[in-house]
This record gives sequence, C-alpha cells and structure tokens, in this order.
Amino acid sequence: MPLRLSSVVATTVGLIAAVPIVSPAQRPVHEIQIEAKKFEFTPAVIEVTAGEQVRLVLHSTDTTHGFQIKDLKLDLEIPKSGKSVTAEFTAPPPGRYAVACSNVCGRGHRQMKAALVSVAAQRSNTNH
Ligand SMILES: [Cu+2]
Repeated sequence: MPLRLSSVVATTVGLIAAVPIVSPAQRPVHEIQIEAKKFEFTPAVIEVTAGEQVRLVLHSTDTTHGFQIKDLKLDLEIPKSGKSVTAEFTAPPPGRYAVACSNVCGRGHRQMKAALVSVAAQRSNTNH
C-alpha cells in the first residue's frame, strides 16, 4: 500500500509541473536590488535593456541617502531605517545615465555616484 500511495503523489507532481507558471500576457519585470552606504551604491553600474520594465529596490545600510537620475527625472530618498524604496519605470533608450546621491550624507557625498547603463535589446536575426 505505501508504494501505491507514492506513485499517486509522483503523478500529481508531474501534472503540476506541466502547467505553465507564467502567462504569455504577463510582462516580465527586471528587478534590481541596490544597496546605498557611505559613499557608494552597489552595484555601481546598473545594467538594463532599453524598453524593458525595470524595478529598482533600494535600501540604505547606514544613513539617509538619495538616488537621483537627472536625465530620467527620478529622485528618491532612501531612508536610514533600512526600509526599501522602489522605483518602477521603462528602461530608457540605450546610453549611460548618471546616478548621484541627492541627499547630503557626509564628507564623501559628492563622490557617491553610480550609473544606469541601458543597452539595446538583442534582435532575433530573421535573415537567412
Ligand atoms: Cu549622499
């Protein structure tokens, strides 16, 4: 009897695995975790693909910082509580976008920089 039971379980697992998890209509979001601390962002280079949906999840491990991308009119305050803040947007056209801390956080504040680098989406080659 125990053998029979385990074969039923195996069949059920097989059926579940066959069901697609992501519906085709769902747009994937590229989520990137960013850590801010005196006086750097990690990662310092944030890579995205032009046109994709991006979600930045930012948190600070020390004091209050800012996260500003002037070219994208984006400016967030990252609280010292360690709680994360989120920004969601469509990745801009290919290029390099300067990121700077927009909240004076100490002696190295002016050096607290990063970059959002947007690269062109790979096109599938339809020429034969
Ligand atoms: Cu700062």
